[in-house]
Amino acid sequence: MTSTFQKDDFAAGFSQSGHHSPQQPEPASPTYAGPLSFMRRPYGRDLSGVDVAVSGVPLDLATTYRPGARLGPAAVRAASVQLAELGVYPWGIAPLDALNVIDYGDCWFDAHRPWTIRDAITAHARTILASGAKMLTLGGDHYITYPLLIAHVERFGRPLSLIHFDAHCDTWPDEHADSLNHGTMFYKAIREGLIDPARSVQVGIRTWNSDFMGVRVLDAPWVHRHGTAATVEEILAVTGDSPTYLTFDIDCLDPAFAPGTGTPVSGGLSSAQALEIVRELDGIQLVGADVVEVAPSYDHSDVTALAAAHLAADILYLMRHQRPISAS
Ligand SMILES: [Mn+2]
Repeated sequence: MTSTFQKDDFAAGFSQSGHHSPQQPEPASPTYAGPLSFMRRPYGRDLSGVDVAVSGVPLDLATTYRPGARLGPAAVRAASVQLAELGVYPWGIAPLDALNVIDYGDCWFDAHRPWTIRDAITAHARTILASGAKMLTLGGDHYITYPLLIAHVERFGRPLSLIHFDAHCDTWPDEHADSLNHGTMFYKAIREGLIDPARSVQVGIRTWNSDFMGVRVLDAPWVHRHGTAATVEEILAVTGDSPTYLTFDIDCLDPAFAPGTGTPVSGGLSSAQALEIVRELDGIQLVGADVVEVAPSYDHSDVTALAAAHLAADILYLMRHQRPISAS
């Protein structure tokens, strides 16, 4: 079974963004109504000429504590809609006029045959990446980053740098190649040479692991002590200009700012700190990104989904003027 999205399903009914654009015919939908695609981008599966395909991977079978991230993509999309209404703060530009972005819908996998899920997600990513489009993926629990990395490494060469925002390092040992575990996928990714630990950095960590596998860790107390400017400086020093994948687990934020997630940990970053850091990463060679672990059932007033939508939007804008990265 595949998605039933068709290219033109929604094309006639709404403006791509809430604000009026000469390219987009009226009528626009009101901010509070209409199709809830990411940032009001058109739903579709035609990848020709697309710069970035936003898609969801609604998986939560790999969680260790509270499930519910399968509903994350829908919540982040809904929260993103109001961000499309006005010009983009603080960029002072209209990045979505220069960047052809579609909402590709969600990855389909068979939740009742869990051993097929990793390959289904990898295949979903391969299809998008083969077109030349980049991916911005909405989770889903954090396990999804593992099959996404497999496809990105196939496309861009190995190993990639990883910028990883999280309360958890997700490098806990796991010798089961086929396990569905959202706490061990970077252990596998490093062991399999998908990411280079010496060129990778984790931000916001506040859980214990006796071995971080050579990844530079800027834990949450470090960020609080040194501030966002020093954090950005360290991230850029680690990744340099190497092809980089950015993964943002929303539980990097303190539960005060992101209660709607499966494994919250106190002492995290504020949404303001996180946005400030992400917006300063403009120089990185970003080959792909995801925002994961939004579990709306534990959310209040959509605060977590809104933070995730803001972060996803700003990560999307980081992709707007990347120089081409040749495939391997
Ligand atoms: Mn986490």
